[in-house]
Amino acid sequence: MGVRLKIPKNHVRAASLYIREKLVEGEECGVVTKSGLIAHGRGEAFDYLIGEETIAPALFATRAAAAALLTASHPVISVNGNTAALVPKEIVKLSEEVPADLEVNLFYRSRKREIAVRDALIRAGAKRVLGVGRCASARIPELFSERRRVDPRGIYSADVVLVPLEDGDRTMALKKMGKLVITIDLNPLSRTAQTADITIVDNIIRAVPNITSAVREMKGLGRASLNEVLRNYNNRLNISSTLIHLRDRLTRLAEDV
Ligand code: PTJ
Repeated sequence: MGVRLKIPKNHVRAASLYIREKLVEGEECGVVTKSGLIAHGRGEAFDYLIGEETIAPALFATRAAAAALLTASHPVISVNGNTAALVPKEIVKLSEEVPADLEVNLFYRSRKREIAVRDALIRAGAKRVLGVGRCASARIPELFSERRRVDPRGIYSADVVLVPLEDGDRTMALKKMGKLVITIDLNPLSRTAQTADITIVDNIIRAVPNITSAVREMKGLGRASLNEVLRNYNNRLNISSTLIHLRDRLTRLAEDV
């Protein structure tokens, strides 16, 4: 997918416009659902509030996420339309670095979209993509959206699942199945952010390469050190630090007049 809109390089919002354009093109070719465009707008608003940069609590959560992925016996990365449009190459790179399985999982599932998302991942270098067509034959109990359909070789049997830009119901259902859930969500107050075991409040554009770097850096650590990173991580406290960061930033901005 190449971006068609000519965005002047010196435009103050060039990076943000470029990301939007990727999503619009993703929608046009069937990867992104229309609601995905709305979801992105919500994310952008929160990104403005945090300052469009990776903040310290996000980096702390990133290290915990890397430790969880590296200590997992079966880690799986769940890929929806927005993820496939925004960070196809980066998510494939992360899956190779861990290594973790990649599985298509869509809220608005249709045969056409699951194939479009799978193909976007394959074009980005993925060798194997789970969760497409009849392969999504298992069901997450107590979940009634299309997200319940999962691959028995993937999310269904995973112990650690990364679910970027997710909805709250599946996060809860996956936790009830005993899985450790990692999410990337710019809204620290969303149900997913509040329910996950590890919440990275950051833009997926920055978060995925950061997790890959952390995985690469922490690979050399022994299991005991990785477990220690996980033991020292408390998601509630980390979300609290995120909200405090937001509050302090807004206070500084409000006073700076
Ligand atoms: O591709 P599908 O069919 O699986 O549908 C995907 C969407 C995203 C439409 C679906 O999962 C959905 O409706 O999600 P929600 O409930 O709108 O939640 C998406 C969350 O992601 C919101 O809390 C947004 O703030 C957040 N978000 C949006 N864009 C980004 C983001 N978080 C990180 N990086 C972003 N770029």
